[in-house]
Amino acid sequence: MRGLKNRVSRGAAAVTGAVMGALCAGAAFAAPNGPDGSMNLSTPASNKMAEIVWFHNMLLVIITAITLFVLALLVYTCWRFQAARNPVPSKLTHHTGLEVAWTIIPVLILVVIAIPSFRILREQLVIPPSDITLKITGKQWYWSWEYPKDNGGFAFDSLMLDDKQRAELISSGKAKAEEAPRLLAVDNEAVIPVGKNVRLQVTAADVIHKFAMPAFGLKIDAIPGRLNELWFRAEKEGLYYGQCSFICGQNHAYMPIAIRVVSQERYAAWLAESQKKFAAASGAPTRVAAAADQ
Ligand SMILES: [Cu+2]
Repeated sequence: MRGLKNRVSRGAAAVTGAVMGALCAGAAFAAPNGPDGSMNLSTPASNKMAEIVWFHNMLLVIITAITLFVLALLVYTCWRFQAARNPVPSKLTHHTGLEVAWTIIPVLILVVIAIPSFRILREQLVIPPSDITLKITGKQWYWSWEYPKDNGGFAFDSLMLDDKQRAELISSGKAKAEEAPRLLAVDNEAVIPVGKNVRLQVTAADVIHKFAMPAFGLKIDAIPGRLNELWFRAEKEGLYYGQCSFICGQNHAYMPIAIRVVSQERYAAWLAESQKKFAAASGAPTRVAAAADQ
């Protein structure tokens, strides 16, 4: 019996060790998430994403505790109620106190999870007064950005750079290699100012696409004939990448999204410069690069 006891406790220790090892490995790889990605969520760059990451981490603690508790119960049950230890089987079928407890406690855990969950959902859905409104249209296979009249009044297309264009960009010194990652770098980045509420109106012109920017906690369908709205406030300057997240056709993997977050002054300068660059008499988006045919 002692041998079995030792074996069971050794087995439990091995399983616990494996679970903790996996968790620690996750933590060890949780480096700041650049475009190359890592094992954890993107490093938050918006108020919303910070809350999503916090919620995710909180859930991870609860899930881990529940899993370890159930594992301990299983191990204990296998040992305590094995046939060898119970020559006369128990006739117990009900335990009211236990049944009430295993109903109430999970309900309380769900309530604890639901309160922050609904709060975060509500914050995402209720759009506050916004400083800037941008319209984004998903197309096969690139994104078009429209800056309204009170914010530049121009539109442009944002296409992925192919390998040759990337190499030219890097060798010209206009961008560092890590700033122009393969399959993510685009010809025309969208630029927004830091610390401002940005409202995005997302639609599509041909098939259903999906606008996704992990660092800002954004993901919304781009559907032809429908205008979906979402908002965010970028808290950190930098260059952020996202991708279309709905299989939308042959070049679905080649329509990245790039947003550069800059100071208010640099934003104003970019607006003035872009007004000239993208000026189009008809107001129609100007194609400044050929479609990236893969
Ligand atoms: Cu798409």
